[in-house]
Amino acid sequence: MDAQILAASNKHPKPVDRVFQYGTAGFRMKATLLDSVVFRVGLVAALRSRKLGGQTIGVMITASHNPPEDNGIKLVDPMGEMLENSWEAYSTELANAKDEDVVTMYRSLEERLKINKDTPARVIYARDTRPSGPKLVTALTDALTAAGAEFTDYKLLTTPQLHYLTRCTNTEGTPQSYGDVSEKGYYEKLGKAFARAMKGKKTAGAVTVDCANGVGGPKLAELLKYLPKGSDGGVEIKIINDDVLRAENLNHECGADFVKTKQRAPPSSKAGNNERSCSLDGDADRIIYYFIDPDHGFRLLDGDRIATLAASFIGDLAREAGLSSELKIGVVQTAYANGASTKYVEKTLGLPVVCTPTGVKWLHHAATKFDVGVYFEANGHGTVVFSQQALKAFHTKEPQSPAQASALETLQALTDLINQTVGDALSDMLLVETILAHKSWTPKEWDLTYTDLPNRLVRVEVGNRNIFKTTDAERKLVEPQGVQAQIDALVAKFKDGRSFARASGTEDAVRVYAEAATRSEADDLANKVSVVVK
Ligand code: NG1
Ligand code: ZN
Repeated sequence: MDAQILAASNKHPKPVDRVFQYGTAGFRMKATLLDSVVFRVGLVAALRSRKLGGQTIGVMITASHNPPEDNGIKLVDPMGEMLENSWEAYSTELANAKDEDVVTMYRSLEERLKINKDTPARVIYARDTRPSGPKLVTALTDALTAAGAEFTDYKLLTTPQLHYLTRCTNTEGTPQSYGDVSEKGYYEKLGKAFARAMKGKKTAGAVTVDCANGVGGPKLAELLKYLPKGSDGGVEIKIINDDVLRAENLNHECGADFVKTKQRAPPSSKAGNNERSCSLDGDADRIIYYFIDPDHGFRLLDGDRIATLAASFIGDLAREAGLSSELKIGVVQTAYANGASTKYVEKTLGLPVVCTPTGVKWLHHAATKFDVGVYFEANGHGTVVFSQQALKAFHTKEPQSPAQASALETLQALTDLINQTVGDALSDMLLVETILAHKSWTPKEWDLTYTDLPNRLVRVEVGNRNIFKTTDAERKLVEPQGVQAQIDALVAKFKDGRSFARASGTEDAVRVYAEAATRSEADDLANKVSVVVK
């Protein structure tokens, strides 16, 4: 096998003088630089599967919200979770090995991790719509073949669909079965759960869905076929930005990241005043809602809003079902969550909030400590996870009244509707639509639940971002020494001021976030802190 790996590896040489790192979103960069990285990640996937006794590992080739010329790769663990932390480091090691050392390092990982060579290795993979995808898939399959792994190509999928399939594959035929092991199984599961959760209710008017000209477009069009129609209870969906043929349109002037960072609707949107709109990102794992308020203009309903909406709805259902004393419900956020949303969850909803470092793996992990853990990054990546105890309670509790029975049915439906593996824009959209239908809310009522504090996010180019070390869920700098004290002194001068700086995990820069009582003060604070870190 060594000779085979070496020969295959030689077809995918590493660019010299490049250092690669498995970051919060796997490896991500210009697609032209990725060939050797993808090959080596393929080797790691085979090792990981063997280490886990032949369980199936998922591989997703995508660069999410980044430009069309970028691409990336990440690994999915058997239950559909993000790759275990220590394996990020092994991936990084192998990605940076010299060409001639690849086989030795592969073997040394095998030895260090006590991996049995004879255990089967199984891998499934998919990609988004980027033109570089098929070529990178060749690098991946060259590695899988050389490493003697079995593999299945799911072609084009959203990232959350690949997570779903990974979990389904590993639980097939067990009591923990997560669904049929097929793309169709995904749509059927969501479609049925949505019909059960909606209970014949209808949302007012249509929702316009901007698909970022990415893989979410065709996949949403497919999902529509499985959703209840018209008077049976359902949702009217208008798809825009679903051009996947012209690659240059991907994430261009549209998509969740555009809307969140530019704080405006995509220019192609025709949605009128008070009409619900949402934007997915390029691989459909993030979603952002928004609408035009005739009095206040563009209004963003971001990940914090979705989290608070979900927490309030599920909290109410748990109370109605008589389960609120047995189940611990909580919300997990990062430091980027708007302070007003945190206050709303703690004070108005009366639920605990946990703050974790950036990166959904941290949020997901913290959310599993609750029976119902709602987690979202402000940028719209998140989901709700239910503990085994919660699932048991929803299915075994004897209802004492028709209202209790109804609440329990809705809770059961939500556990199928909400993707348990990872944030999923399509599933999250159906969740939001369900909640708005149940509450008979327009986006305006949703927007009125609390008022965001004005905030500013600034990207600061620095000489070396690695010198910035944080603590307290990235809210405080411990290094460079003295910088945090300067930030604290600045923050103290602003009413409702809060600010922090941290090195980005995905870009070569430091991000400064600031919020304060007014727009100009938030800008002022962000600028002053930027000067301090520069
Ligand atoms: P970095 O570059 O580490 O700030 C960004 C997002 C994260 C997360 C990752 C992965 C912000 C401020 N940061 O991380 O929330 O989504 O990308 O895509 O939005
Ligand atoms: Zn994404």
